[in-house]
Amino acid sequence: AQVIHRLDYQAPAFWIATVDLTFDLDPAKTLITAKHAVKRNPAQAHGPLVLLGEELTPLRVLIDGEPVSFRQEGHELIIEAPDRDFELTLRNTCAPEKNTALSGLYTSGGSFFTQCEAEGFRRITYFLDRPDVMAVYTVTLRADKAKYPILLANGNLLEQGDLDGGKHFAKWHDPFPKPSYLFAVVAGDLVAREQRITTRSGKEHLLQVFVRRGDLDKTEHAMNSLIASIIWDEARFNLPLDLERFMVVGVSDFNMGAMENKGLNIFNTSALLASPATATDADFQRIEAIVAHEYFHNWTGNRVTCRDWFQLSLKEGLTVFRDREFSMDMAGSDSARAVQRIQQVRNLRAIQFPEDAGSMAHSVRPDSYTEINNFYTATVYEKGAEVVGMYQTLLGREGFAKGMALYFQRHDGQAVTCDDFAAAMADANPDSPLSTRLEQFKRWYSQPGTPHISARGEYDAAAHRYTLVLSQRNGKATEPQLIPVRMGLVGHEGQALPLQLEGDIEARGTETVLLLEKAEQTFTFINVLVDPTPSLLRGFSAPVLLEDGLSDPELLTLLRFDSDAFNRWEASQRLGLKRILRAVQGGHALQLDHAYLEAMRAVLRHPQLDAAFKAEALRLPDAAYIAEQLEVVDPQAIHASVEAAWDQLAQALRGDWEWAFEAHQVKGGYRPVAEDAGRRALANLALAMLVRESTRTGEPVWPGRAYQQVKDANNMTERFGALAALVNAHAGLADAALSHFHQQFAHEALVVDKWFMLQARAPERDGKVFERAKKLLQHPGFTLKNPNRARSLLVQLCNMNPGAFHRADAGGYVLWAEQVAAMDAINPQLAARLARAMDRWTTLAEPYRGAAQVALQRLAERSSLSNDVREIVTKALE
Ligand code: HT7
Ligand code: ZN
Repeated sequence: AQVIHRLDYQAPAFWIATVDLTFDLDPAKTLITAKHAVKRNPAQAHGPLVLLGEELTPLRVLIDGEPVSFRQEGHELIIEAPDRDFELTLRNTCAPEKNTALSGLYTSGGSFFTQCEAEGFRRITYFLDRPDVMAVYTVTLRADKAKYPILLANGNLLEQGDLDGGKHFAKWHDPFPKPSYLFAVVAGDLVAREQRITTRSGKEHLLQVFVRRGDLDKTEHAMNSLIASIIWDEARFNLPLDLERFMVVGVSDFNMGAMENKGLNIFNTSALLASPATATDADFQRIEAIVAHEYFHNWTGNRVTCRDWFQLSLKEGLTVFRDREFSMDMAGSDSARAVQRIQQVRNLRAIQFPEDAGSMAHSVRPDSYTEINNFYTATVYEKGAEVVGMYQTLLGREGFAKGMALYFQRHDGQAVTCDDFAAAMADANPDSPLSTRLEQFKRWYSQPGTPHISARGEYDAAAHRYTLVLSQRNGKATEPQLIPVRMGLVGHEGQALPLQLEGDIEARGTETVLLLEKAEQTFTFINVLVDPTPSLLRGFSAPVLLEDGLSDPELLTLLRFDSDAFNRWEASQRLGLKRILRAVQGGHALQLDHAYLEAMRAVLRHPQLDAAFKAEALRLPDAAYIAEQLEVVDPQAIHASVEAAWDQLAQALRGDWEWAFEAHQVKGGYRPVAEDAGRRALANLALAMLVRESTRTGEPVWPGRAYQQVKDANNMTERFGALAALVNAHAGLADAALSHFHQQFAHEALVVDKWFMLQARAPERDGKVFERAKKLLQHPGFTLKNPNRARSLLVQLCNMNPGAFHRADAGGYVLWAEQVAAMDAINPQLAARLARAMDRWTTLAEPYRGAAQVALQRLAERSSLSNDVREIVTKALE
């Protein structure tokens, strides 16, 4: 397979100004007729027109109405083209019902859908399928009217009507030039929730959410989220909805969360459908964020798009940043905002940090790829969003908004690069610290790896000086990065100390942003009257690993007093992490000490802290993040320590958990609002602890209550919380609860996904979780063809459950290799995600390391692997 390099970019040899497509839709063989207005790019050399196509049957090629000869070489269709503008007519067929890869035109549940990002359009028709070729599209859909009453494409509906033979048609026109990856069509028997809105400018718009019959009652939350997103983007960034009609469609077979096709967003049903009976608080929250994300792409991605796929983070990092800001604004209180940030960072550390240290490590703007689908990664999305967040930290909210305005002023309607975004930010803020350090800041785009920051402070009581030495190193990069360190100094009694750096005329208040730009830098604070505890990297102001050597008393001071809620949480995590690492590294059983347990009790009982914050602070660090602190990783030792810590927290705080459970019951009907969700999160955690402790002691009351809650709860958050408490504790009633739950929701695919997921993700005990997951592969409800179902079982087991996956008998690796190969024959993109379970195999202790290598080698030896999986496996073995 060919490796594509960023620096090899060349503008296309031809431009396509307009595209006119006609689809005669048939699941077995769809006929596509395309007419393109083509012109040579004068800047490029003469030569044939080379279009890309995959899995297509070409029927004919005409130039200005005359048949011309063409040849096919691999995925290329090579056409001798004249040295003038011309009209190209193409005819080809494709086979949607055979398309299990879910890229291009495919069928799902008897309807037609498309997925064109990144390179799916070439699986529909031959094209210059690259994001810098932007055209105006007109699309006619023809299909059987009874089977496919709804016919949708991007833009505005021009006309529709009946045709002979029970068929009908619809003609759509999208006035905005767009790259082919934003093209979409949908045809099927769907119903819509509709809402007309008037935006600030006084313009009227029609919003529609299309789903299968029977799912309409689960679309209200998505519609509300869409309306909130429209209002927010106008208010915060002055970015209006530019279309008369904005459509959203749900599909149950989909490779990712959703897709931002212009005016016709297509969603995985898991990212769209919610009712209190079937969706948890986390689902409601995720749907709001993804609906917003896709809507925000309308400007950041669609109006201004990427020149080439190496620039993917230009739209994805920026749009994740925007959906995060939206979610924080929607959450309301400062505490709820902090909880959002905590969840973002937890996710970054558990997924992106390992990625950045493993075999698939790449910079936010990668330098090369074989298969672009493998680069829709946590680094491009989440680390990319952190990079955008650092612009805002350096420029302030207003400065950032100015940068955004300049970016759109310069680039609306263009396909551009991350450099263009950086330049707009700096040029709009000429007096900012960014503009003089832009080249250094841009190392965040080019250098992979997580910088490690080390911090050492020294207090000179006589001189009232506090000296802070910060240094940075990054094992994957050579040049120091520009790292904004938001910080404060906290006194013993919790007072926020005034900050005056040597050279400052007066104090800067009690919080500042230090710019770490060299390998090592010293910051001297003067007029510091008491020995302070440094609170560094507040709000997680940069995506780094911080090693500040704080003692337990210092961490306890921050946990009690820090004015920054994020760093209070961070202190709780560090206290837990230290203890787990000590046990793992020392090779001994974990024993939590009195001071730690009392600190956790104080958090739980705290009269002012919000429930959602408490639930986050009482959660132990994720195994993946713990593993990142170690050079040699024994997954079973980590698992044993984490389980022991949970057991001891359950036992020592038993009375407090009982109080927490009772005190945080939410009365009244279900509302997916942050305050109620926080109470439910804490009550669920308390119930999990109580069931765990009761299962250990053999006492029946709490498992009985949980079982009752599985049966009686009036919402999925509480029902699933109780089910998870039983399953995760391996309680005697778990099996009965699982079958009751399955029976009740057998016809709700998204709920059955949760049922699989819970069993695959449960903490391992004596190999039972692994054995159960293996058995579930034979369950009649399991299939590799539906990505949600396949992910629920296999990705949860192999990528998210190290305690069950890494087995001394190598059973996990054998199953992984078999399933990656089986999945690869159906859906390479999905298989490549599963393949990434081995990204960090080189850090494993024996016998895991040797066995993992054998499994990887066996998989690599298969001749039939897709490019997608081959790239992952090859990089793992490099
Ligand atoms: N921009 C969208 C990416 C996407 C995608 C990429 C590869 C294969 C399938 C896909 N479906 C959606 C999603 C987003 O970031 O909004
Ligand atoms: Zn996106």
